[in-house]
Amino acid sequence: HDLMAIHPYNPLEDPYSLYPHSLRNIDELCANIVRSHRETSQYRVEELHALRWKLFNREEIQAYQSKSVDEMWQHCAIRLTEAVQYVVEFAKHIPGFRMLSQNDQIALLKTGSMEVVLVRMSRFFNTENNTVFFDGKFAGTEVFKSLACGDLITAVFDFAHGMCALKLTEQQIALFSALVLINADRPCLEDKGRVQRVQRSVEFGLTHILHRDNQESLMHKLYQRVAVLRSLCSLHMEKLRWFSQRYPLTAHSLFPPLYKELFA
Ligand code: MHQ
Repeated sequence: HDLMAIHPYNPLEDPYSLYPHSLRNIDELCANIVRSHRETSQYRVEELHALRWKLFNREEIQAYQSKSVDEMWQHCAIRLTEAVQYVVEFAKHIPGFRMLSQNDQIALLKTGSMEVVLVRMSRFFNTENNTVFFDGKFAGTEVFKSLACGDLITAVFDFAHGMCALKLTEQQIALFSALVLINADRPCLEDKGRVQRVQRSVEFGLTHILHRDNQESLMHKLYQRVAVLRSLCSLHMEKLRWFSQRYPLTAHSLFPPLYKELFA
């Protein structure tokens, strides 16, 4: 490998760098991120694969559809918050993350945790029938009808479909998730330089495994997905503001504290 050719940044010029200085360190960085992903991913791909034809039946779909708007929002906010909690665990074990200030850790999670949940959703997605593993079975968009935000649901399902088309390995998903989270361009960072150094090490790790897998062309496609993630999250925020205005009591008293802390 000619590492400098893969990535022009020279760590030796940066005395404070967390940048891996040898191939062994890069392998170690990747292994740590992959392990953290595996340990916080709720279900293994093989388990999800085995369950992929376990669909909600007509009565069950009917039951979701007859929930009130606020009831279904509360239900989804709880599911989403559970998924976010696993992402927080994942973040804590990304090398360098815990060396950031408390403020910067929170700032990164506030903007990035929802994005990582959406990246992870592709593992929970069955492209053959456009369903996602939710509440123990696979659910199509119709299950989410009573949320009254069909455009968000359609956009989220389209995104999952597009991610699946890339056919990423678990290792690639792990490194990409870390890169989505560790982003020095997020607002409200105290020590942007330090976040940038962690970001560069993760970028380097992703470049390394794509090179190893002979799939360097994926890098460009992954950066394109990042732009879509941004728009999905602002759509989620927009829907949340709409919901909170119409159902202030539910949003205030019945949403999980972590959901409010991150998104409100
Ligand atoms: C995760 C497991 C998981 C859990 C929850 C209106 C609102 C609050 C959200 C799943 C948008 C509705 C989410 C529940 C909908 C798009 C949300 C609600 C991977 C992701 C996954 C499957 C979430 C995917 C997005 C869902 C379905 O580890």
